[in-house]
Amino acid sequence: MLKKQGGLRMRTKISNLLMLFFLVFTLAGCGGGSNSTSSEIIDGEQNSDTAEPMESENESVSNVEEEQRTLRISIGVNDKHPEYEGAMKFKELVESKTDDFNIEVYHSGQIADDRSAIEMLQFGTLEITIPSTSPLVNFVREYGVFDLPFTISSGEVADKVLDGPFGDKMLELVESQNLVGLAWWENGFRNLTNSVRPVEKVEDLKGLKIRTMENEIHLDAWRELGANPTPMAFTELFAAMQQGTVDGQENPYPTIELSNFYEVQDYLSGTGHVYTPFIFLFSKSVWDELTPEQQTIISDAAVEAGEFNRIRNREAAEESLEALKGFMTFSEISPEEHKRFQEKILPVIEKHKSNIGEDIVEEFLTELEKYQ
Ligand code: TK8
Repeated sequence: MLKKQGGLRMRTKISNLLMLFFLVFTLAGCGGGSNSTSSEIIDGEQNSDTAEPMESENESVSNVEEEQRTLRISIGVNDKHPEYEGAMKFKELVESKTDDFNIEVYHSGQIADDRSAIEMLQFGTLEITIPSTSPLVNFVREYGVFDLPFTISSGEVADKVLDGPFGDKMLELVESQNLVGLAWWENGFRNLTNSVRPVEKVEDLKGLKIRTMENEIHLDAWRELGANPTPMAFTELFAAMQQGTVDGQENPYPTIELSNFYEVQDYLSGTGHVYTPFIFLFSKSVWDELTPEQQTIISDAAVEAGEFNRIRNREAAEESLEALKGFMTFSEISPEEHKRFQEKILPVIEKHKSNIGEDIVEEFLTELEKYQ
C-alpha cells in the first residue's frame, strides 16, 4: 500500500508540479507579452479587453504625445451637398495617410455660420471651415473680386484662374488674418429664387426682398437692379423664406435643391450672375503647431478633395436644375436680358473697384481675359 501510497504520493506531487507549471505559464500568457498578436485596434481605439504589457514611464509619455488630434470641419450646407462629400473625401485622404488626426465633419452650420466660423479659426477655437469667399470680404477686402457680377464665365475658367498664380496670391492674402488658405473648392454659379413672381427681366426685380450673403457688393448690386436686399447668415435663410421675412435668395442649383428651398420658393430664374468659390481655410495658430509632414498631408488632401468636390458639384448642378424644374416655375434669362442686367450694375463694379483695390481687380480681369 505504502508503495502504492508512495507511488500515489509521487504521482500526486508530479501532477501538482505539472499543474503549478501549467498555471505559471497560463498566467504569463495572460500578461499579453510584447509579441502578443491578440491586441487589436478597433475604429482607432485600443481594444480595452486586450491586456497590454506594463509600459515604462517613457513609453506611456510617448503614447500621450502621439495621441490623435481632432480636427473639426464646419460647413453651412447639409450632408447631401457636394461640399459635404468633399469634406468626407478630405477625412478619408488624411486618415488613410496618418493616424495623427481624427477628422470630424459638422454640416448644416451645427458649429457656426460662415462668418462666425472664420472668426473661430482666427481665435484657434475651430480648426477648419470651407466658406463661400463672399463673407471673407469682411476680413480681406481683395476677396471682393469674386463678387463682381458676370465676370467668371465657366467652371473651367474658374479652375484656370484659381489654380494659377492669381489663385495662389489670393490664398496667401488670408495669412494676415491668422488664417491659412489651402485650396479652392466650388460653390458655383448663383441663381435667383423668389416666392412672388417669375423674374425674366430686370424690371421684374422691383421691390423684391432678396437675402444676400453678408457682403456689400452683393447688397449694392441687388439695390442697383431695383430689389430690396438684406444680408443674412445662410443658417437663418430657410426660416426667413418660410416666414416671408424675405421673398427670395440666390444660390447655386445644388444648394437650392439639396437645401429644399423649393419647398418655400416658387420661382427659379437662371441668372447665373456670380460664380462663388468655396475656400478651404485652416486656423493659423493650429497650423503652426503641426509638423511639416502633417502640414503636407493636410494641404495635399485639401487640394485633392477640392478636385473631387468640383467634379461632384458640376454633376450636381445639372442634376439639381432638372429636379428643380419639376418643383418650381423656371425662367431662362435671354442673352439680351443678361446684357441689360450687366449694363445696369456697371456702376456697382466701378464703385467697388476702389474698395477692393484697383490693382487686384485689374489683375483679376486681365487673368480672366486669357481664358474667356
Ligand atoms: C454655406 C454658404 C452658402 C452661400 C450662402 O456655408 O451663404 O448663400 O452660398 O453656400 O457658404
